[in-house]
Amino acid sequence: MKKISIFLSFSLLNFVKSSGQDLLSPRPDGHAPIGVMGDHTHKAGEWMLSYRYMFMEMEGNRSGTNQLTHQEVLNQGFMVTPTSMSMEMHMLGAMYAPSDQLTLMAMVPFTSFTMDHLTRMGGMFTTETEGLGDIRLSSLLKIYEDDSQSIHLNAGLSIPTGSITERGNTPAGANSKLPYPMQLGSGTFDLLPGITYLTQSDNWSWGAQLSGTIRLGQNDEGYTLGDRLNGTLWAARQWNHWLSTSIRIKASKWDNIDGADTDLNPNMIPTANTALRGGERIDALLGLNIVIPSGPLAGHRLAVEAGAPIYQSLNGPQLETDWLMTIGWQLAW
Ligand SMILES: [Cu+2]
Repeated sequence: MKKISIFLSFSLLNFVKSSGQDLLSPRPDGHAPIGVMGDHTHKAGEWMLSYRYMFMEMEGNRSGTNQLTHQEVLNQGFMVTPTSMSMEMHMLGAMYAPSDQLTLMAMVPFTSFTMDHLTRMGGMFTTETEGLGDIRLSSLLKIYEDDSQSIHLNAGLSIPTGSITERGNTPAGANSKLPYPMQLGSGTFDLLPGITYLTQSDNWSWGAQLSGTIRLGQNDEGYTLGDRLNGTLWAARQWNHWLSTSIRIKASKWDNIDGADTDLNPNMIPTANTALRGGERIDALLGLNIVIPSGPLAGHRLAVEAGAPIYQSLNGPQLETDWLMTIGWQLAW
């Protein structure tokens, strides 16, 4: 009798353990939509490498929820208005789990920004910057897990490896300091706290993540980027053992800049004005996750997610977001 009960509790333990592992299994929706960072943890001893390509297109200006013509921006007294901006990012990621409870993560971004402008005189010009962004180091700490749900805390630090002294040729002068959104980093150490909830049933999975960016101190150019708060909610359906699709809502809110870079003239162009940087936005996104089922690349994950804002209110004039996309590759072993 004692033997049986030991056997039973062992099997039960194994069952709980193995179904717990299933939550982050090779299921295609075992990872969140690729636009979500720090969404999953790993089992003790596991490694993962990832690559993401992210693209965001912004065109036209907005103040509050109202769209502004270029002329309306210039009529507010600025010499120049930005007309569009594209942001590209290549992000390399690595994850390692020293234990089932703790996963470590590092992310290294390479960014490039292009901004087009219109001057009062009717001239047009473009500025470009590119290079290493701010490297992020995170710990993901699992605080709850049962056979269908898990919760982990995200504790990250952003290291100011991205340049905040990027320069370019503008009508204001050759090789002049470029405005805030063209800089590659924050210039400050930033805390990245968060909490992530995951749950799944036979063919569906859901997740939610609340995360923030808290800037510490002031950077060498004399300013602090605004803090940021993100909340996201997604649902995914697995169609077979290698394909899932997802829908996601992401809400973000970010503050204006504190302090100022004295090299920038806030009356020249809205992007140099620290009071015209904050805003809030809600994006709706559709995604696809694939786990390659067989062949030499079996187990490699490919994913894409793209979407557009369904609401945005900006301290403007400020460029509005039109659409965004993330394509990714992941491999765990
Ligand atoms: Cu991973």
